[in-house]
Amino acid sequence: MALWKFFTKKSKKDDKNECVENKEQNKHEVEDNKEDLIENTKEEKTKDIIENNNVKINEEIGINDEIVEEKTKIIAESNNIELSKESWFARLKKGLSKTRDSFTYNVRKILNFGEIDADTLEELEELFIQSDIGTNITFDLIEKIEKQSILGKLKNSDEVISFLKKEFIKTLEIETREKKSTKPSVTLVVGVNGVGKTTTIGKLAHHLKKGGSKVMMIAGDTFRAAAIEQLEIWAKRTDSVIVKHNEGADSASVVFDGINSGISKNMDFILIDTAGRLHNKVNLMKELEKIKNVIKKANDNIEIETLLVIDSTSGQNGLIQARSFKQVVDIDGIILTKLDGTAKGGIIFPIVSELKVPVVFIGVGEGVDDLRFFDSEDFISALFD
Ligand SMILES: Nc1nc2c(ncn2[C@@H]2O[C@H](COP(=O)(O)OP(=O)(O)OP(=O)(O)O)[C@@H](O)[C@H]2O)c(=O)[nH]1
Ligand SMILES: [Mg+2]
Repeated sequence: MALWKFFTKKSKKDDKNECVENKEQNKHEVEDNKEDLIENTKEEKTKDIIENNNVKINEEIGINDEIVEEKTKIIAESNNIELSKESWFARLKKGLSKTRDSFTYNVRKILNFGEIDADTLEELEELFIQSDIGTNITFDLIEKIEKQSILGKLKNSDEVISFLKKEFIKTLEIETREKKSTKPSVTLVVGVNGVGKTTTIGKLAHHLKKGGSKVMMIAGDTFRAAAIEQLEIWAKRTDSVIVKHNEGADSASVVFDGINSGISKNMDFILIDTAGRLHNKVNLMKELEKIKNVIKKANDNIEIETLLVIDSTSGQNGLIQARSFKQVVDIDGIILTKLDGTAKGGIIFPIVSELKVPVVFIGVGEGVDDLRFFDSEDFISALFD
């Protein structure tokens, strides 16, 4: 079964429930600590009053909301509760704010002047191209908007926006390939250097471990000692098992050892980090082929899932990388990272549309929880609403 199937889609409702649960939990904690809280608050308030000397000392001691909030925070912290845990949707919105500000804001601005005429269409076309949506999708959208507006079906900005939302969702919805479930599930994480492969493996491991799975990481990037160390840090942080060789070792042989060890240790998931430095296509192809062959040699039944990591801040370059990798390796899914750091999140559309490979995860920050299963409706909603 595909790795991402283990990442249950979080609906906005689940998200809301989680926040409500958090709130409830905090309320209970506050309730339990109420007496202390009131006592401490009174004490503090009294001190404040005496110190500032600007309120009469014999005035009734009221409990001010800010102080209660502050105290609640301290109690929550000491009890390890995430008090103001933002919902995933809120974080997704925040992560996409740069793209939203540059794209959605301007779409609305262009459309705000009423009629959808030739000038409006030209401005929209320019904006789409600038936002890295790609010429094919742009021309197709502009043509559709023009036709629909002539037919009187798109009369104002709200109608155009809701039309765009539907079209974008359609573009992003690509069938994922169903793979047979194998134990261990083996995922090969590929991509050029610096895109976020190692960090993403850490985030994936964190999530899988939270779900109670046994996770192993294999340090297949043997080019630099630092790369191995970085993965080790993630293994420690997520309490995952790591298999590594020394710097400069043959990465296929690390993978071979790792897979054998993973099978004997009864691992649920094996995540393989690979080097991003193989600029030469022939070398890259040979290396990845070799890795796949040794996995099959260790156990012929294992289905390998290959996930390509793309840094969304690299804009058009991301698309070029995706094309190159697609030529040398069968990609099952794309992980788009650093969506929080770019105004060019539009690159997601041509990548999915051209490669016909689904985005399965997105990264919107450097924290362990900043990687989520990709849901096109949530994504578009975070971008437009
Ligand atoms: N803002 C942000 N930063 C990210 C995200 N994902 C990864 N990064 C950062 O990107 C940098 C590179 O990440 P790595 O995981 O080392 O990338 P890599 O692909 O393993 O790089 P090489 O091993 O050099 O090929 C690190 O500083 C990460 O913290 C993300 O979703 N958002
Ligand atoms: Mg790395």
